[in-house]
Amino acid sequence: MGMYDERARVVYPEIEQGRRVLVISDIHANLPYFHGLLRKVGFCDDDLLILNGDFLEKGAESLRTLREVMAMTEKGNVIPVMGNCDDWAAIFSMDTHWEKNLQGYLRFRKSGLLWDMALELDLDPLELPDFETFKRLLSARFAAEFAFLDKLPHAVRAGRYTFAHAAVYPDKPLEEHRVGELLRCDAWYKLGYSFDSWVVVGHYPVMLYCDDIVCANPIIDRERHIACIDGACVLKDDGQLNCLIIPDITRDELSFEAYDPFPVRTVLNDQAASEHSTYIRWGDSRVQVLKRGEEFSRCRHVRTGYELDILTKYLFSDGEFTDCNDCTDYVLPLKAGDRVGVVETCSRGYFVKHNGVSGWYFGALSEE
Ligand SMILES: [Mn+2]
Repeated sequence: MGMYDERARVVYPEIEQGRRVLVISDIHANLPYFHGLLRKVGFCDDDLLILNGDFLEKGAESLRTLREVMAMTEKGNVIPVMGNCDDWAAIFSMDTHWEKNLQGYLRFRKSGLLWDMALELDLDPLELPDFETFKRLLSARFAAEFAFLDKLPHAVRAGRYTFAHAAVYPDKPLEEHRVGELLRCDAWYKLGYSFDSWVVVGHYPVMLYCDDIVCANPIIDRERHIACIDGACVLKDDGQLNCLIIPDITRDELSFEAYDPFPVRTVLNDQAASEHSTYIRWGDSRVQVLKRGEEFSRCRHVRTGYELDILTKYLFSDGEFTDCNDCTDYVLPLKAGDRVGVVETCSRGYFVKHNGVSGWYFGALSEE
């Protein structure tokens, strides 16, 4: 795709001092999380909401999410930014060689914008007509949607803040970035850059920066002036959708709110944190099953040799190798009275979230 080599489109909105700015990224077509988060932060017409890319794909409702973002943008207090999952307007410049990629993608995901559009066209997404015909049908029916996506900015700068989906580089002016530089960089925060004013990015789930615990809260680095806000909504079972809250665009004050749907209960017993723990994540999840049990299986993480119990339902195998869903054996430090979100209920206890951190709790919980 040529678009990623092109010069980035940057917008510089005028934002009044003292107007609350909210930043959400990586909604990934998850409308219940999006609505839940907007309710939780009390989003209203006086706020300015910046959607920092990847509002589409992976989740269940891409087309509905897109139309909702379009309607909100029309109202004037939402600024959407393009993410690497929102670049579907480029499909019209793709040649037929791309047809196979598209079919593979639809078969793999069984969701996404083109999947939803095919269904609305009464087509079977797994049995699309030839690529040129499909593109003709799309452009006829969804002209407004593609025009909107085509015009999305790749970065926003206002006051003390710059917003881009994945990355910004300090060694060149923002306007001189290529689209691909802003939209595609995994683990950009690890590259160690620092800035005089704030850079806010999404794209890379923040818990992937952790080694031994799982924390979905935004990283707010006040020394390097970087905020990473992707809480892995849709991507991780215990993920959350984060909202960065900027009370005044000219000042360095920042806070956040997060939404996840887990039922909240009260901890009834104190519990100390485990002395050591690990976080096994996608891409590095190969395990050897030492003892398979019905509910839990004793496993050894192949790369590190670390042994832990993993929920047996988290294990999946292609016959030769076994991998596991993202998991941790971290035991959370908790005090009676703490409120936790319950992700899993098991015979030996609960897998819960406390202030954005996931881990085990082996005591009792309140009924409500
Ligand atoms: Mn992304």
